[in-house]
Amino acid sequence: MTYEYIKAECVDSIGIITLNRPKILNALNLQLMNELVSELERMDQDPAIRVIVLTGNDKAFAAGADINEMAEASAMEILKRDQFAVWDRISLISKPIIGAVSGFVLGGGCELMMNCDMIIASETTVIGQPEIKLGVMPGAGGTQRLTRAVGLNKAMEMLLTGEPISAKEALRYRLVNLVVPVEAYYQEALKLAKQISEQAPLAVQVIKKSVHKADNLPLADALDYERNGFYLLMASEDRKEGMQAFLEKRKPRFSGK
Ligand code: CO8
Repeated sequence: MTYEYIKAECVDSIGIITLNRPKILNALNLQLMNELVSELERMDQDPAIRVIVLTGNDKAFAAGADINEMAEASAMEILKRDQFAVWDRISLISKPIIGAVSGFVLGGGCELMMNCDMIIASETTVIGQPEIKLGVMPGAGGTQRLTRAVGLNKAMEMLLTGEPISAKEALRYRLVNLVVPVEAYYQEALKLAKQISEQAPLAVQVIKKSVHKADNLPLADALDYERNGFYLLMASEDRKEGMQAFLEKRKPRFSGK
């Protein structure tokens, strides 16, 4: 598949997607989002890929929605675009997505980052939801996912001032998993991806889905979901292999069955 605004490759069972509009700081236009989500779905179906890394460049993961596409549009045009439908499909991706972010992570860029399951950030990362400065508000989950991640008070401050926070502060608020020097964030993300790609693929996917239930379901229902996932995985070939390998004191060879 050839794309204009993203690059996609597969290295050792890791699917890597790079946002590629560097001249305007990877601003997310409609075409980029369509390309990105199509490729995420393709990688999700590709048995050779076990984990996905989503990245931009050192200067910008993404500086938000493409303001050029919104500046002249009427409310009715925006409504008819239904541009958030494509965003909803990201939460259906069953393989883990690791965000490797650096530089500007703003507006839609922050919302995209929060759609990742784990995030490795460079020390030069700045993260924010500046929509209020444009007289609007987030539309792709910013008020909800940010609040769930950093808590009500900090989310309110970030959303109402539009001021970004540093990577260090983001780590303190548990918005990202790890902060490393800019030279290292991409490699760290690949390292994490490699480690996860060596686990049993079915277990990885069921755990991902189960963890996300913590955000969406009451505890009793989420625990029920977890238990059913546990029973389901007991029927997999990989749990036989995993337990057998433990008993035989060797490394398991997981097949994804
Ligand atoms: N959209 C379009 N172009 C952009 C954007 C953007 N979001 N951000 C930067 N650019 C362009 C600039 O216009 C500039 O283009 P040119 O060279 O042609 O003039 C180029 O990128 C480089 O930018 P700057 O010269 O401004 O670089 P600086 O280093 O001086 O500043 C900033 C970097 C601080 C990131 C600055 O560019 C900025 O404030 N950008 C806008 C950030 C912003 O407001 N983002 C929120 C957008 S609204 C949004 O995301 C709503 C989400 C709704 C859902 C998402 C649906 C997709």
